[in-house]
Amino acid sequence: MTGAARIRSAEVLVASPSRNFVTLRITTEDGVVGLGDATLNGRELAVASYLRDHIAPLLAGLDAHRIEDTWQFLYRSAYWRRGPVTMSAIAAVDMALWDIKGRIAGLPVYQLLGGASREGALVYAHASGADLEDLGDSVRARLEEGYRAIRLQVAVPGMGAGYGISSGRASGGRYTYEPAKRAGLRVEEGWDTARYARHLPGVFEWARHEFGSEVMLLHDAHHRLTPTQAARLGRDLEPYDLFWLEDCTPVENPEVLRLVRQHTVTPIAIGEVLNSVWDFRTLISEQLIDYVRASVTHTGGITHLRRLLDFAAQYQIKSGSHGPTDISPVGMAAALHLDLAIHNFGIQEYMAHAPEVAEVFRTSYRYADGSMHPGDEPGLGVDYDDDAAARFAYSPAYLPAARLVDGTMHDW
Ligand code: GCO
Ligand code: MG
Repeated sequence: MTGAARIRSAEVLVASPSRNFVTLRITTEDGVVGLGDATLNGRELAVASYLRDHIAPLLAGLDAHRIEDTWQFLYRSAYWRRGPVTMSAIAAVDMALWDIKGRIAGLPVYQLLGGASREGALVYAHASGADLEDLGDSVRARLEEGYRAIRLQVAVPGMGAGYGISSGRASGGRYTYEPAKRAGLRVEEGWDTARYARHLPGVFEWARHEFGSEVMLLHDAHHRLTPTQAARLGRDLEPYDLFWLEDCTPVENPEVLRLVRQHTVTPIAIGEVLNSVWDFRTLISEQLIDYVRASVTHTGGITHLRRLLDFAAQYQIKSGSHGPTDISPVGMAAALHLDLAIHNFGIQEYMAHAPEVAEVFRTSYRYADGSMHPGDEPGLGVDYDDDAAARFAYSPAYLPAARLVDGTMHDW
């Protein structure tokens, strides 16, 4: 029987190799190190403080092997429950403890979760454009890289760049889209839902004509529609066979999805801003969604996301983990281990990080032919380089807000 692995220290590491990341490093008395991702885009230091000031002092002396018990302790003893800051902090501890357990066992985390259910995790890439020509170049670049599933976002004529549009021409080189801006504190984007909803079906009609029926196409509406607008858009998109329509309405009121469901069979993905199984209760038990967008990083870690996805599995609802660049390589590795192990895996979002990120985080996950594998290193398979991190100091960056043409503040 394995003895206890007492926790010696928990350090919070904040670094900014091209963008900000918060990483938790837990070290046992035997010197085994585990890493957890605690990055909450635009609000990074709130989680760093929660971990440094409130969680790290509680961890010293605990047995790192007791993952479930530690999760329940941190969740219940805080008294004030849920929310992105708390659940990201707990997630980081959870990931680090799974990492430690894997390193001690000499096994990759997916083996501890029950072993591989598939050879690799299907991933979707991003493509976007200022117009259809630009979008076409972006899609062709992703197809050349071997992706079989691609998210399409395009600027609406007369409305500026808008959500999800890469600033550079996206053909050739790494695809980049980073919504959090260092430009200033209050960045705003203009928005007109009616224009957008009129424009989008034609974009997908064009895409099917241009790229055929085989490629899986996705789209993110980013919380901006009313229930009736969403129902209608889902219906208008049906001929183009989307893999999913994401975040069609704001998520605070899940019951509105009932109306959307009554009018369209376009698959619905929701949940990147939710962070617990309780937030998904109505969405899952009433089968109002097809894919859970929650991430390991913001949803209480591997332990809690697995619980949520096991619940979803009873309703034929699949995973579709959030994976833009604000999920650190540690969070991405944790997601991939879970993707490989669970039965109801759907798809994984993937956007490669900037080259500087690889100087700080050494990863063992790999991409080939539209799929990813977490690798077979013990634990999560990610190492952190403090010297490299010291070259990239934290620098505040904030997500934008959206404003309607008449000046009204809207959901971004
Ligand atoms: C996605 C998301 C992201 C978010 C980002 C905010 O589907 O990938 O919507 O692009 O906007 O995570 O920090
Ligand atoms: Mg999204």
